[in-house]
Amino acid sequence: MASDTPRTDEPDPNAVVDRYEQQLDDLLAEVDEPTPRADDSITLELAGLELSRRDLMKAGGTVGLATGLAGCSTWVGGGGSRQPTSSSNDGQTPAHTVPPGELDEYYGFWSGGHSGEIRVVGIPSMRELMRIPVFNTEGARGYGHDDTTSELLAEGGGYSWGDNHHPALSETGGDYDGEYLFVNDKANGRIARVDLTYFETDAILDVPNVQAVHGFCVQSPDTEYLFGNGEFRTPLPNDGRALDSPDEYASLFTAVDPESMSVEWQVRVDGNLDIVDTDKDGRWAIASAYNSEEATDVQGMTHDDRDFVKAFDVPRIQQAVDAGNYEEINGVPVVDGRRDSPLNQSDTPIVRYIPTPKSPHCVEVGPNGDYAFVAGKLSPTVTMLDIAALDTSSDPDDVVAGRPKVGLGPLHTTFDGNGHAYTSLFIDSQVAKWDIQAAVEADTNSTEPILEKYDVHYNPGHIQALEAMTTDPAGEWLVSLNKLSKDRFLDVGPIHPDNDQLFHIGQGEKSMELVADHPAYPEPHDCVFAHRDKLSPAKTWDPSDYKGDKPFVTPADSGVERTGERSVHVRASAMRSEYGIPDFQVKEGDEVTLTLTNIEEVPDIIHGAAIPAHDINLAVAPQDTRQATFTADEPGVYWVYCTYFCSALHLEMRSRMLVEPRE
Ligand code: K7E
Ligand code: CUA
Repeated sequence: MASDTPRTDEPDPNAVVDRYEQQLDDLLAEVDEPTPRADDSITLELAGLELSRRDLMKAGGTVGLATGLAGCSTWVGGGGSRQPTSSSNDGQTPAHTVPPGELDEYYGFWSGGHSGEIRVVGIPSMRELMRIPVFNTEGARGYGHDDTTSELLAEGGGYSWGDNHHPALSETGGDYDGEYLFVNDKANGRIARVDLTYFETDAILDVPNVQAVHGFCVQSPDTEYLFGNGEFRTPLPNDGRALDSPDEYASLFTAVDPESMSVEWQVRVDGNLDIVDTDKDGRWAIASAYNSEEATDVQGMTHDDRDFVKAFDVPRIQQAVDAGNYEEINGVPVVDGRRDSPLNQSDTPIVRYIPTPKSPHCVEVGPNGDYAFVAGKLSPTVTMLDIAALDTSSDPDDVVAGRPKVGLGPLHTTFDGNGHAYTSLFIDSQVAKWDIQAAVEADTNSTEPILEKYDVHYNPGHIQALEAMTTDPAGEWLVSLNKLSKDRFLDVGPIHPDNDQLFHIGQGEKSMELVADHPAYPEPHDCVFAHRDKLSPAKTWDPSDYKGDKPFVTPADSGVERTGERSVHVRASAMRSEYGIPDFQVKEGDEVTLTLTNIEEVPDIIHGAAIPAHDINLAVAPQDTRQATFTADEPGVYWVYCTYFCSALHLEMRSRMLVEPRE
């Protein structure tokens, strides 16, 4: 973009800074009754404005609002010396450490952000137990190296990475059934499924017609659909038309069948879509949105005072699809859910547009399904929508059940099942605990419902309490997934880990206690927890569960078969501490298919197969078979070696590939 002549449409950096400052001033002005906290951080935040301004100036004036706001908190929180604003913990905090030889009580599934993986974390120890590659390739599990997983990644779009945001567990009857975990890839607009018998990704869907699937959830209570929100508006179809006509761009709400992992239908809306959650009855999916202006830059997207939460009436949309009331685009039935659509002109519109303070962030539906909690982000409030009222009205007077003032930068809300909500405050770097019923009874903008605030380090995004997304949350522990760790860990260079903080949340009104800081490789957004009794992972593979066309290779089956002029199939068993064939000979240029079965019946004895110079890496669990196809393109001797330390003779567990020159 280097140019001698200044671009005339370049925003004036000072004007941009002034605008952001004004927005922040407006926010702070709204905090006329400071919510209870033990320090003078409101004053500090005002002082922090100066730093925010300098940060913005330094960055050339075009950095985002959030960056500037985070700058405030940098200053406020500096030194990590802030104390909890409430020290009245009920003294009931149990140890979060799990002694050697004992097991955690809960599984936590963390999205891996731009690592593209899912991380399995034990709760309460916060120990990382395993990683499940999803949109990334991964050596330790041979994921993206064997034929099946390579094809999975190729057919799922062929991208080399993903940006995981929202892991969601399959539900039956409003509770986790332990079958599947689903997660979205914001970057490439994909949705993946992880089979929780094997803790392996088994399907990836590249969603058509959308860019950036951001909000994502499973439909409660029975996982009839998966719902994904297209965040970035684009022309529809995006084939070169309407390039610079943003008013013709579209965001789509997508419904996916969780069994076939195919798109059932999509709904086009006015504005965009951000985060989504469903009620507990299979009727409503409720999505936040922040760009009703349909703008393409930050000034435009934050221009208006209001945005519109969109409530999708799922059975009504299904009826419209069944009645053929859609346009097919790239093979998908797309239903028109814009305001002026004929489908929205009756008393029972397919999409309700509910005005909220501008640019809200998340929607989370509380455990009994009464309310959807819309965190204000640029408004210091959480808007509670009365889900039953959506049946007859979109009018805020009818559907807004409460709007407590929780603090600055509310992003996400979670629940303990004891009538409390917990909202993360990105700008304040706090978690606000509040009373749901009190918020219904209090006036709008009241701070009365706030029970407790607790500092986190720093700038939280999602927070999750145990099983908060079920109809019966377990409470007890809560994790605040903080974006910045700053001074909480040893320096590891300029890119810091995130900081996931574990809280015991007890039963009382003021009972939060911070018990652990936990560095997390960037950047988890969200996590979800399930009691260990709700999952039953396999200890070894069942060959009848193999995906694709794979044999079970015994030592007697091991050998080399020429399958064509330029192709061979090598079959080998693996057991401690030898492969079924000590060596095999192929010809230069042959396409080699190597099929390896681990015939061990003992859990935890993994065998691998790596072939130097051929990029081959199989990781084969007991009773599993993996296969890799490659070209032996250079004559020579190539050792095949086992990559998992499986026995005292592990290093000797080798075979040879002899590639003879072709005349
Ligand atoms: Cu708030 Cu993508 Cu869930 Cu991140 S989103 S924080
Ligand atoms: Cu088999 Cu090491």
